[in-house]
Amino acid sequence: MARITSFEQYQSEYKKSVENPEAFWEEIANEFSWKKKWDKVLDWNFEKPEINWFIGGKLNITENCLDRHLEKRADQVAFHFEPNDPNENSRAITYRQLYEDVCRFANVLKSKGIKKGDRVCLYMPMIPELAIAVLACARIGAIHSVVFAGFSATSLGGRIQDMHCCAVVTTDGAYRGAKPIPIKAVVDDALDVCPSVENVIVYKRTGEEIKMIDGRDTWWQDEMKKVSAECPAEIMDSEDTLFILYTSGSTGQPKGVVHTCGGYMVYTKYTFENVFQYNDKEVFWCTADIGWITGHSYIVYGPLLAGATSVMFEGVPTFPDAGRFWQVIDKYKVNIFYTAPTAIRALQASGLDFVNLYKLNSLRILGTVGEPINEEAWEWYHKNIGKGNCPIVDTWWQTETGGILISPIAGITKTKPGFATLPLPGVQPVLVDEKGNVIEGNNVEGNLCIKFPWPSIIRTTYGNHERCRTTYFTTYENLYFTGDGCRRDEDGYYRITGRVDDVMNVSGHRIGTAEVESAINMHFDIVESAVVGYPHDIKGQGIYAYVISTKEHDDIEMLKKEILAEVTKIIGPIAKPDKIQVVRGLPKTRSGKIMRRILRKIAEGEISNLGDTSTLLDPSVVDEIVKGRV
Ligand code: 7RM
Repeated sequence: MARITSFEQYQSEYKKSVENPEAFWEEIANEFSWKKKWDKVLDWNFEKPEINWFIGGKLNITENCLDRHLEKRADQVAFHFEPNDPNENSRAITYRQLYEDVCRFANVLKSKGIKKGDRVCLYMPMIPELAIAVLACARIGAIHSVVFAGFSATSLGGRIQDMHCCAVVTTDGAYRGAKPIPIKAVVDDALDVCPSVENVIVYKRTGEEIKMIDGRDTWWQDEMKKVSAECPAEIMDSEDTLFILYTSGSTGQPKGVVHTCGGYMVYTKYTFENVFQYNDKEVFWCTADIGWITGHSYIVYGPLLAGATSVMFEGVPTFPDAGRFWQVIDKYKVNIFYTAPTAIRALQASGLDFVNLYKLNSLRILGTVGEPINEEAWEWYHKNIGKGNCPIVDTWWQTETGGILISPIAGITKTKPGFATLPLPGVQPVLVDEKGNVIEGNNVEGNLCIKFPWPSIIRTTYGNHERCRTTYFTTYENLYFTGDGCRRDEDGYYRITGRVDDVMNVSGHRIGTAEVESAINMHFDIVESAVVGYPHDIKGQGIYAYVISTKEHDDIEMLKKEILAEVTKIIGPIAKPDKIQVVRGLPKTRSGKIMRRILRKIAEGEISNLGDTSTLLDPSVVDEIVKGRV
């Protein structure tokens, strides 16, 4: 395979991928096992948009993740499962065991009447059974949609309804940090408004008391005993949907991003092997949750397609103490470690004593993902975790891109702190100005777009293709718009500067300002609110909410608590504002548009230069807001 081993080779592969993308990707696709090869590599139209890769190809991604490895790697560990509690036994799951469990659970799904094209929602903590459920859906052609187990019943219910899911797979409870978390109870609440769900399969994790509804709910462990460990793989078309994953945007409710079988398979394996330079027998650890795209592509699919051994971690970086990541790295002799800048900053703040207890000498490559990394955190990571000799790959990508688009190739691309560096082969980034003119040359800044499709580009937003078109393909003609701002420096290196739309990035989690506002507005006393992000030392961005109440409150603290509870109920704890300011009015233009630019500046503390406020309906509200800053 076109495994890149030098910078010259990167350059020649890149050139090939731009000059003849179809030949480039065809060669890579040829290394997978297909039931039938494609008739044509690519057809695309960014206007509609309609993008088809490996047209007419037939495959099942799980055969490439599992069956194909049985000959050589049956007894190799696929996942080392590290439980939340370091005193609980870890579990090593070999490729053979994973294959058998996936087949068994696929048969369980079938026994419930679930078939190709049906949507199955997975609401589970980070346990191997989540990966098994993902793969079991893919095995039978059911569309999986994992919802991060920190989302509220309201969010979960909204997604299940949007997709008309027929089944939910879940657990009784979850262990995450010091206290157990209810899971099944959240599902029960969510399902009050979801009549389409006929089956709930519950994996017993904590053993806590839960309600089981007769005729609807069954135990995973019981069902698995009734079925065989063999399940033929459903034959899928390259462009059949593999999964839906919800992600936040600048307006409305989160969108269900759709990825399809063929292109996603080819791209996740290619990027996993190249970016991380994974070698046989190495141990890879991505600390993301499978509820996010990073977990889909670089815990489940990419590593399994490559036949890798991975660590899967149930817990949090600070439990039982801030040394947990480093302890786990030593325990499994992790070679490649992939985490988020927010985790690095939090652990940096905990001090070196936790780091120095561990050797960390198995580490070879470090990675980051999810948000811009500040130079200080990059240097700390490089020096104290990588001991100065592990290349860092700062990988830029999105739920919509399916896999990494801009990133160093570990040990091959010269790195610069804070830079995602160069596009991977097959990726053609352009920077555009406000008017949509492409900005040529180096030492420039603009909005980041991609001008040519790569195999795992978003195909549609579930149930609403028009939304996909207007969100990503109409801002600039014939370009995919990422929503990110970006600099290209004198060496042609890319530095992602952050979102240019109303999407916040809080601890690496994507949250729309509009979503938080609508949750806050559910509070009975709140008439209007405006939410902006502001720089936060650990989280990257914090959430600042300006709210208008219908009445005077004697107890403002009480009101704030209620607002936090409302946001937790509607979205989940990750979307709780860090700061809430009760205001009398919001800065609005004469046409009624909230001037977020001003609110952002106030939240940032940049009150000396608020810019032009003369177009405001009532400029005096600005002075009031500045005075009442929290
Ligand atoms: C993988 C993931 C996507 C948004 C994206 C960016 C930001 C992600 C980086 C980054 C700077 C990075 N998917 N982002 N990676 N910003 N440097 N290396 O995070 O859909 O949840 O978020 O995250 O703003 O648009 S996501």
